[in-house]
Amino acid sequence: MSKQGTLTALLLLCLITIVKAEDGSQLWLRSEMPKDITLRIDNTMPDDDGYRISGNTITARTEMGLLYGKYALMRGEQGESHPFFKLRILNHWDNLDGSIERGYAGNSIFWGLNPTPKGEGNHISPINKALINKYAEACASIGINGTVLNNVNASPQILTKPYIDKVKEIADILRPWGIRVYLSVNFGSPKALGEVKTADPLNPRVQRWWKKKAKQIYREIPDFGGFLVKANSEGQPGPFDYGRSHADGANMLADALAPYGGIVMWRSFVYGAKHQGEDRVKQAVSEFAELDGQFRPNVILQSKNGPLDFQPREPYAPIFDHMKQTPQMAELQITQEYLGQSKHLVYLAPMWQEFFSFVKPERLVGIAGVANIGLDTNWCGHHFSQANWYAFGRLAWNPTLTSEQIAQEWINQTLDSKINTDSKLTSMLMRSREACVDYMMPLGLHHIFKFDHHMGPEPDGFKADYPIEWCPVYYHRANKDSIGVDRSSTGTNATGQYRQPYRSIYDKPETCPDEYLLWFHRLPWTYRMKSGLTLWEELQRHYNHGVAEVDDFVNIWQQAKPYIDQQRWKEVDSLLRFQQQDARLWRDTCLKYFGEMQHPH
Ligand code: GCV
Repeated sequence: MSKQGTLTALLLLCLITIVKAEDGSQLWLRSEMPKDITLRIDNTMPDDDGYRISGNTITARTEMGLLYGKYALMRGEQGESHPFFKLRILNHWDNLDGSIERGYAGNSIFWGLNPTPKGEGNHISPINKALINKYAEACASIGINGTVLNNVNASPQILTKPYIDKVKEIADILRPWGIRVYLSVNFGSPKALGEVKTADPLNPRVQRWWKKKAKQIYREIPDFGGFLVKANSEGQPGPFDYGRSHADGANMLADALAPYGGIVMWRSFVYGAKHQGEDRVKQAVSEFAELDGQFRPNVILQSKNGPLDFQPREPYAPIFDHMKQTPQMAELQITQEYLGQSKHLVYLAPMWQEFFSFVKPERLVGIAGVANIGLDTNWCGHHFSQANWYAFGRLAWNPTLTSEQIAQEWINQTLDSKINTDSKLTSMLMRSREACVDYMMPLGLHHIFKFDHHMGPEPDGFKADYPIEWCPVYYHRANKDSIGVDRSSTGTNATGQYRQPYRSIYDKPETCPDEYLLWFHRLPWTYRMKSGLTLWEELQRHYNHGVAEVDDFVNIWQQAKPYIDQQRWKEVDSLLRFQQQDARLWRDTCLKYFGEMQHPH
């Protein structure tokens, strides 16, 4: 080991020990460190932050590799490991007033406003250094190396000096943990801040404004990661406002960041703008496919795993098949907006692995996870929602890990090891996502949630003054004879956007897997399923099965009682009982509605 390597390693160990002083008891981080660790820097190892563990010796090429190796050793790993994705990024949908869009674990750990003493306005709340340090350690322990600090529905204020100063403070805390900061930016910022009359990306004044802004940011934060942008989507400004394309908009920002090595993550989550009226699930491909090849090299297209919006189950988003020359990232949602929020126990790793079975990780340069973290003492609202934060990081490091292995790791590190000797908790986690699909929206049903907050069922939802794409009836189209949306080649032809063999498989009800049936097809209630049951009978079977699964989760948790502190046990127990009631509500509401639909008075 070189002299420099020895010094670095010593410094790192000190850092780890000091930071450990903060309370992490609610997280998977163990407080005890293995004794007599030897750290070695080896410049011949591959040029990334990987590590090699042999006994209690950790070898890595970089300091970060040593740090990652330390947590791996604590998980009991041996052997060599390297990060799969270069970009392993959390997306916080945190607003500057401290609220979090689709956040279910309290307010933001980064932002907030405090009233001034004389009540004449608000100050930006001071940073809670200890808390952000603990967050950083938790992220680093699972390999997360970037974080977007604010909501994609971005306030232009984030680019003003007081906020850039705060971002610098946060970046300084996160840096030793290998985490770079990124910001969501509002495309209309130069205009909204009143500094230029337009935000047209081809206007030289606008271009200069962004260049100056990038310079200002990099002066404070030399390793700043870049921008995340939601443009011309759900009311956000964008290049269309000036008759320009997504490529014009993204490239203008990319040019401003390029001298410093920054990137632009441009989202493909768009609907209701250029292709208004088209089947919503088709609109990303319609807007972006023709632009492939027109983006600067430092632009990455970031797309949600499914073509709609983080539903309990969606087919993969076909945009991933279309962009051949543009680097792509997948956006996964850790916060359970449509999966019972922080009130239902739903372990998401199986859902993400399902996505990776269609979109090979090799085709992506990174993954982003919409965070579920807030000020709640247990960080995520539900103790078991932490497992989703954990699983996101572990899959970002190694997408070939099994969901089961990740679940077991998380349980072992977070709870008493005796609690899972019969693997019942692992089985509960592994079954929980399918249970959720069953009691909410089986057989390819989607988006039949209550308006706006997306918690609970509203299959009859319709509001004339809302865009039709927000109304549940648009997504199931049930009447007395049939249910589902015809997205086959005889309908909206969404199937035509898929690569083969999926295009053909999804196009015919006989070959379409049951789990996507009503997503792609409109079928009579009497349609004979592969099981031999009618569609209506099969739908009832799934809803009942989902409810029975949650009943079993309540029993499994009952058996775990002797092995866990009373407070945590009770909190989880009461949430599971809520979930039990909610699963029944979903089943009863949907079956009543669809049942009556078939027998109109
Ligand atoms: C941040 C859905 C959510 C919105 C979210 C949006 C997006 O529409 O309900 O809260 O906005 O997706 O991902 O941009």
